[in-house]
Amino acid sequence: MKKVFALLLIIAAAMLPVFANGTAEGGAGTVELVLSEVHAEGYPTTLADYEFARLVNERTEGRVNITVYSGGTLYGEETGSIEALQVGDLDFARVSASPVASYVPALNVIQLPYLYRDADHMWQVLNGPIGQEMLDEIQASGSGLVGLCYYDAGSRNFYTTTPVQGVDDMAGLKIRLQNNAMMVEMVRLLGGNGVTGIGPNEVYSAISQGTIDGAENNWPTYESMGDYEAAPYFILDGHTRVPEILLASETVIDKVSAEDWEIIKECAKETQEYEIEQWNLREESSREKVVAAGVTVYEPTAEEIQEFQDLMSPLYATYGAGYEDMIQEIINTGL
Ligand code: BDP
Repeated sequence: MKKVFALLLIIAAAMLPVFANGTAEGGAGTVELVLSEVHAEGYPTTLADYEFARLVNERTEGRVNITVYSGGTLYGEETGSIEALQVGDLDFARVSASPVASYVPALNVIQLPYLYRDADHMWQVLNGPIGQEMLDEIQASGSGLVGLCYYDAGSRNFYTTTPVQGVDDMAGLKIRLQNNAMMVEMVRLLGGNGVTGIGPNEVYSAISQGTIDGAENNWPTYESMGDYEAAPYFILDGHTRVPEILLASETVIDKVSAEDWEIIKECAKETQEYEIEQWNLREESSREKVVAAGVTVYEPTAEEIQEFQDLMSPLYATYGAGYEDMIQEIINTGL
């Protein structure tokens, strides 16, 4: 009897690491993966990152564990995280589609200025065949990246240290932009000078130090990064709607089983709706917060917006070349 008990103990001890690792695969261990996020805790995309990590852990029954690093602690500039994904130094990054277009140029098509009438229009496109085609293009282009899903980031608007109430006021202004040549060209067409290489967490100090005269973003980033305190003039020109993208490094495919890779892709898609809900809440509360703090919001007239829009048509010719039919299809979506 004693012998049997001792034997059972030995077997139990041998099994221990298997259970401790939460894996049934002979103690091979949990696959530990890392996700980088530039936004702070509580920001809609950060909340979605955690939800993604939670779902993946639950559905893989602990075989895959994703640790989220928020606030740009790993990579403050999204270009840095994209390049880390490409060489397999990083597993996931939630980034804006804008810097990704430097590596996958086709992505510029879905972020051309004044492309979407509103958020609903954008979501009809992104959740339809064009959106999927563009996500697939990220991997197909040989970038070493995999596009998992899109998130909402509202519309982007200029904010400055001096009032801008129309295109003329943009003349000579140094505007911080994401790392994307099309966006630099956009500001040049408006008469300003685009400045890149400044991470979103550094915009506040760059404005405060006078290195730049302003930047452009959505309400939540403007509020969350504190930029509204340095550049209190916000013009609702809505020049772009740039979706966020949850990216994986292609090297993750070799780190997890085929089954778990499918689970990862499925979980990412499932978090989209959650992010949009969080987005809508935050867009409203951020706007209220900056307005209460005394920001001057200028709402351009339809004619003033038209002036911005007209100046951007060369971008359609340059960055939309070869995608004319797709652009037309996007414009017709929902009409
Ligand atoms: C924010 C995006 C973030 C970008 C940032 C930027 O959520 O991913 O990095 O803009 O302007 O809206 O760099």
